[in-house]
Amino acid sequence: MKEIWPSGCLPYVDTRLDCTLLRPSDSSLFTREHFGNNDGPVRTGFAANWRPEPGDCDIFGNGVLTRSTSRSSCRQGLHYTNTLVRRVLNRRSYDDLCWPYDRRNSFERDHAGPHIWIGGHMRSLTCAPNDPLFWNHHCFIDKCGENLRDTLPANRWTYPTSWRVQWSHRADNQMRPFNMRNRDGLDDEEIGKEYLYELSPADDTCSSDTDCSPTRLLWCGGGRCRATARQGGLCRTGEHASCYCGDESDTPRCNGGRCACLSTP
Ligand SMILES: [Cu+2]
Repeated sequence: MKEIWPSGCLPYVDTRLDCTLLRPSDSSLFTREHFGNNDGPVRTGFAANWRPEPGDCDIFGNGVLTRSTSRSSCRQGLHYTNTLVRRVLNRRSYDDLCWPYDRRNSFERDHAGPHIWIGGHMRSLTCAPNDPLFWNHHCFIDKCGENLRDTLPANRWTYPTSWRVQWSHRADNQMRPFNMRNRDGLDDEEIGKEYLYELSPADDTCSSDTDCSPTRLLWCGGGRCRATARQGGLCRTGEHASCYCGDESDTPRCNGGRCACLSTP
């Protein structure tokens, strides 16, 4: 991406913030101003009507990027929580983070949660990158790894050499489709990595909504940043700031447990 857009950077999506919602699928991420709808073919937002690539990723037969976000609460375990993030930060090395080198690995398993939560293309191992959220979610996984790395001496951040590592993931095998070896992924110079991660609003305290987000995607409740819910989403009556309105001139309200946007005449 940096080859095409040198000054560009990707934001990460920290689902701990959505976890604070009564129903995380109501998150303001899924609005026309941001990632678009999450209840079938994506028809709004910047990814509206994106065509899945390659053609055999049209797995829903509707010709467009598709989501079917689970309406479960955070308790169903599909979102990151402080406990899961702490589990990463408690690892003692890159090897420890990756062991065992298969799907029983917790770093891998925890990361599957948001894939399943968002659903649709995101649930497909081979087609998930069609959803732009794939990249923002994976940025967060990368950030968790980097935050651990920052606490460790360099000799604890080396690629596993164990023969138990699956063949295609072995250190010296090609990182397909790139002209690199898998182990190069840990080498900042080799991959031209020159970025740092911002502190997550989920790890910070706040005293106002704008402390959390300039775009109203988040609000400040009880000194902590939380996601806002879109129009029609569930909310706690009276917590008006927890509701999101795409139109800035509208007033967000939470009455009767639902978010609404009152237009000001
Ligand atoms: Cu993934």
